[in-house]
Amino acid sequence: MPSLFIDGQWTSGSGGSAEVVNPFDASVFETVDQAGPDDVERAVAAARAAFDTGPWPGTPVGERGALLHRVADLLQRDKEEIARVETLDTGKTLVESRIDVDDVTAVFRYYAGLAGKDTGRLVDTGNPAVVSRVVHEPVGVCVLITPWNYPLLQLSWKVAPALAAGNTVVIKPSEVTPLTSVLLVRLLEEAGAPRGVVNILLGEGRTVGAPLSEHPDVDMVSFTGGLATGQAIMRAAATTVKRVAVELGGKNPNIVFADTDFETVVDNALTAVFLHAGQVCSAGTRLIVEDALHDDLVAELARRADRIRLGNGLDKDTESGPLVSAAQLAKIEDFVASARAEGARVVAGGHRPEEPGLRNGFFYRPTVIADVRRDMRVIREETFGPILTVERFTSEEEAIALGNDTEYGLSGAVWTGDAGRAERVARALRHGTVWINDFGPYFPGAEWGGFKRSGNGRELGPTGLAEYQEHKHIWHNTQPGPAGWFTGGV
Ligand code: TXE
Repeated sequence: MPSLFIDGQWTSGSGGSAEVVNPFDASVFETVDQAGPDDVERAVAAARAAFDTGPWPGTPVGERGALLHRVADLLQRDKEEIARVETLDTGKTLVESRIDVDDVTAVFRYYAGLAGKDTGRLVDTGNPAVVSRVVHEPVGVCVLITPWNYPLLQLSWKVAPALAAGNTVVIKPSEVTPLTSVLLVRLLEEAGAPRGVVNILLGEGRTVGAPLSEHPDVDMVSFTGGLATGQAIMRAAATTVKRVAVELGGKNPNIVFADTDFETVVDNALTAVFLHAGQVCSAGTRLIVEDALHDDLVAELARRADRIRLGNGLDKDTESGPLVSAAQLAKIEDFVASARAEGARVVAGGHRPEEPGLRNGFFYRPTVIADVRRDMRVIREETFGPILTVERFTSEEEAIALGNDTEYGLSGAVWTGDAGRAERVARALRHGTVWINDFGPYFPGAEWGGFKRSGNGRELGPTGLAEYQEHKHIWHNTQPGPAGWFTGGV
């Protein structure tokens, strides 16, 4: 079946084909079509026409919500198949992929509900003759560019609010993991999305993402991915003053005070960083530990990290899968080499696994690195892999300073039994999400996004819908008459 969906038709496109690789063993398990320049033009034109002259932007919000509910039902109907494909494509465990499908379903249901409640507002002008209202209208044609770590989840955070708000979309998933995005578009089609409202183009960032970001008929680009790509998209969008929302990763502190239960800390520190082999924008990569706990914690983390079972994401005994690609593996090897060269101490992992069954895949052992300095590359840059670094502090002030000593600001956590201290640290951290005595949960009703170079918009929650809306003020003077300013000529 063709992989591109343009103007309500599945089509092969003119950009040739590309192989999709299973990161578990580097085998090719699917071939997909690629978009050419004319496909980019056709997809934007279809989305433009569907927005300018089609029924979708004017469809009552309740009906738009009903379509999103149907998609949620279909996601649950096809949950096992979607989860299996996500695991083959990304390498993550099937358990994680199933959780992703449930989370995606919840996001569709959340925006289905919010669509019906989003009414704009009346503003009291103090003049009974004037009705002043702020109404919410869709932005227009939205390009949604997504990464490879949570292909389906990241797409749902964009496509569900974009459609709820009445926009039309062109989706550009990562070339590394395109398959579940195609499956989602099939479900949107089955749920009854009108022609041209949803389009999907597969292909590389350079050949498909970049022309979409520059296109004069596109009103908005929403992007999740790496910092350098986000900066390129912002520059490209500047020419036509498009709205841009970017989520660009993190270097997330996980701060632990010594009054926290030891087993709770160990267990959660490992989960925070090694889920999905650390390829999570909010991963707790920087563990920042109070002195008294430091040495015991490093020893125990190393012991437990060495026992994490790597394997095929489809096997139920597997605790962690491979990295997504050879390029990502090479990047991680380079980070560990640089940490060693700069004098850090690798206390667990630091190499590829030795098991023959894992040799062909993009595996790397969960790695714990101690004795780090703040100027090391491994501390400063987003690693996006199974690397946990451990820093130490003596005072609350120092913990906060370390937590904020990064150009990123996506997420962070503080662990302590002292509620007052927990609140002080949570408020002082310059990160978009802060967990107290937890790490990782997110929730469709609460905003997600970054401070500083982690990004400039919010996904999820009511603000995640507002990103895809224009807020228009309508001033209605019900008793018009002369204004009386220029009366000299009367
Ligand atoms: O992402 P890219 P890459 C980080 C992580 C990772 C690094 C690079 O540190 O190691 O980014 O990963 C499309 N115009 N994150 O290179 O390039 C591309 O096709 C328009 C953080 O794989 O940012 C894909 O669809 N689009 C992260 C998407 O951008 C372009 C998740 C993301 O790819 C483009 C993933 C261009 N010029 C990686 N170039 C997170 N924040 O969750 C590429 N793309």
